[in-house]
Amino acid sequence: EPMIYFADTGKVLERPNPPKEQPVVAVVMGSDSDLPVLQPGLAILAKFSIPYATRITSAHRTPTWMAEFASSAVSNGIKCIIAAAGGAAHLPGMTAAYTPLPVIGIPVKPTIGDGMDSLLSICNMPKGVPVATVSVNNSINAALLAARILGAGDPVMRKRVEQYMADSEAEVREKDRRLEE
Ligand code: RP5
Repeated sequence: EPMIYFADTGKVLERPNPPKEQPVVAVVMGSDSDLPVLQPGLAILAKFSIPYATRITSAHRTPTWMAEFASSAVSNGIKCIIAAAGGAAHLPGMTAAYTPLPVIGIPVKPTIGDGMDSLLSICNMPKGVPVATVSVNNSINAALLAARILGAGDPVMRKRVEQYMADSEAEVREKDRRLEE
């Protein structure tokens, strides 16, 4: 399904490249209100042809379901989890507590404040339970980090990361060249 419909809010949002293959990245968010922040990251996963699954599950509102999701991620073929939450952002850390998989946390800017609370909630994990934390609302870097994690053991994925880096460099050089015109 190319679109995701939320019956409670009536919102319809685009899901880029709906996955048909077995998902290897799970993108989990605490609320449907986090989804707009995740869209650029989902576009990156699609660009890298990484099959992904999306899920709304909350550390606070659906704790049992969240635990079930995280505990079964390995047996469901997931290799890496991206978890986004805002405010008292416990979802990435609690996900990491239930799975041995790498977890990348995205702090979402809440309606109140600048997102520092989300950032610190996610990166300030106790020793032994790591969450790789990107900057506030930076779903692009979360997706790129997932591609690099997968690419560590997959030469095809690594090539895509290298191509992305080369394209980025070419883009900056082109912008610089235009400055002189
Ligand atoms: C967190 O609370 C969610 O991740 C979201 O960022 C924030 C607000 O959620 P809603 O009140 O918009 O559902 O759990």
